[in-house]
Amino acid sequence: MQTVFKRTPTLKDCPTHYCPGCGHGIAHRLLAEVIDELDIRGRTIGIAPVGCAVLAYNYLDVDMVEVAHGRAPAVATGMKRTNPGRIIFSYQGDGDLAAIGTGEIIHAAHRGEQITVIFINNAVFGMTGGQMAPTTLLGQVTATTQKGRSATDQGYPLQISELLAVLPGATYIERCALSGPARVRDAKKAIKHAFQLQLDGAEGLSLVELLSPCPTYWRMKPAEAMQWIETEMTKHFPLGRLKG
Ligand SMILES: Cc1ncc(C[n+]2csc(CCOP(=O)(O)OP(=O)(O)O)c2C)c(N)n1
Ligand code: SF4
Ligand SMILES: [Mg+2]
Repeated sequence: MQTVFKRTPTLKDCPTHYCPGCGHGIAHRLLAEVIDELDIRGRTIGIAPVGCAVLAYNYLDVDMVEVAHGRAPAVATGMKRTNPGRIIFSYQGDGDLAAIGTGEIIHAAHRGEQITVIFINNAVFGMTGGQMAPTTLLGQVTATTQKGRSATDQGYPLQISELLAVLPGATYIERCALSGPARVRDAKKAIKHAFQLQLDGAEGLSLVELLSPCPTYWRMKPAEAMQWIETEMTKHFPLGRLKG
């Protein structure tokens, strides 16, 4: 029998711990493919988050470190400055990057740190039980917004990519989605571009935001979650290149 599709070498052969339809697995595969296509496996160091992707190091066959929630851009800063020849990336959820670590990402971008950030926006704190995140949409029901998020009580969804794009130290910011084959192909191109910039020694921080399904805490079937990204999430988080 002829093999027509196989696992890219950087993606380890381990059983998934993600829920059916979760976007983290897609994001991991894209990262692994990009690392292999750029042939940078031996010189890449990743930072795993403390959300549902806490076990990212089980999936990706590159050196990885685990850091406290939100602190990844600070640790990445130290890693890149002491190892300028390495390719450093952080992988962070919206609770991680847009709530707990808002200060870290803003200052790392403002300083123009030469790191690549993969920002998984699934509009909830997934790992801890589906609580509201800064990126939760207005009206969205979560464990902590039982009547739906209200602007009066909980504020508006935070557009972190737009916020970072105004900083001179941010070189490249793009928002993509994991909501279908064409979108996934675009996301891979964006991730590859972000890594390529660091590989080429371009100054500044690059960030790719991925709108990513969490069917479990959106209380949807996987296909509905993909559709919800297209019809609802992209209204507030428009796709495309914001900078660079
Ligand atoms: C400093 C700190 N505060 C809180 C927690 C608890 N905690 C672990 S995962 C998580 C939420 C994760 O949400 P997100 O980053 O969006 O990742 P997701 O699970 O949605 O992919 C929280 C609050 C922690 N580990 N460290
Ligand atoms: S809770 Fe959501 S983010 Fe976490 S593994 Fe399940 S689908 Fe993915
Ligand atoms: Mg999240």
